Amino acid sequence: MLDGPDGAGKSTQVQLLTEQLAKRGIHSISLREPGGTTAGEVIRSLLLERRQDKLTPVAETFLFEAARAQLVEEIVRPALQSGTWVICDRFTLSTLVYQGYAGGVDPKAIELMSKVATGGLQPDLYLVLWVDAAVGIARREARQADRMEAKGRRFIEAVSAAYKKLARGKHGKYAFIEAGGLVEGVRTQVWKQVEQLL
Ligand code: T5A
Repeated sequence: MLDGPDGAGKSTQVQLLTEQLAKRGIHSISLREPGGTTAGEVIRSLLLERRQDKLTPVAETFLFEAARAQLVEEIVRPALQSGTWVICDRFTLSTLVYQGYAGGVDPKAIELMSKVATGGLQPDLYLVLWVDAAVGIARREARQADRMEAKGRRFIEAVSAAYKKLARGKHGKYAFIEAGGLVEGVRTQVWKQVEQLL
C-alpha cells in the first residue's frame, strides 16, 4: 500500500512500481481508495464532490469504510488468492489520519471500523510517502481542489503532521519515505523497500 498526504506523489509512484514489477515478471493490479468497484466509485463521488459540504467526519468515516469493505471483498482478496500482487493508493491509514487525527473522530473507533471493513486483512508493506503541506499544495495547484482538499490549509497541515507522527512511530511493515525530492529519487526509495519482498 502507498499512502500519504495529497500531492505526495502516490499515483505517480504506483504507476512506476507497476511497471517495474512487470519488468520482473510479476503481475500486479493497482487500485485506489476510495473507489475501484462500482459501489466504491459512487461512494467516491459522494465523498469528494464539493457540493456534499454537509457530510460530517463520522459520516465520511462510514462511507470510506464501506467503500473499503467492498473493495477488499470484491477485488483484493480474489486477486491475492490468484497470486496477483495488489498495489493500493491509500488504505486504512488515510481514514485514521484524515477523519481521525485531522477530523476529530475517535482513532480507536476508526481502528475498529477498519478492522471490520478489511476483515483483518493487512498489507505486506505500507509505504508512507511524506511531503509537508506546502509541497503538497504546490504540486496540486494546477487542478481544482476536491472536497477533502478544500477543507483548508490548517486541515492539510494537520494531515501532513499526523502522517509524519504515525508513520515514524511504526516499524516492521511500515516505511517512511521523504517524497519531497525528484520523482526518480522517490522511485528508488520505493523500490528499495519493495525489493525486500521478492
Ligand atoms: N481520504 C481518502 C480520506 O479522507 N479518508 C480515507 O480513508 C481515504 C481513503 C482522495 C481524497 O480522499 C481522502 C484523501 C484525499 O483527499 P484523491 O484524488 O484520490 O482523493 O487524492 P490523492 O490520493 O491525494 O491524489 P493526489 O493526486 O492529490 O496525490 P498523489 O497521488 O499523492 O500525487 P500524484 O502522483 O497525483 O502527483 C501530484 C502532482 O505532483 C507531481 C505529479 O506529476 C502531479 O502533477 N509529482 C511530483 N512533482 C515533483 N516531484 C515529485 N517527486 C512528484 N511526484 C509527483
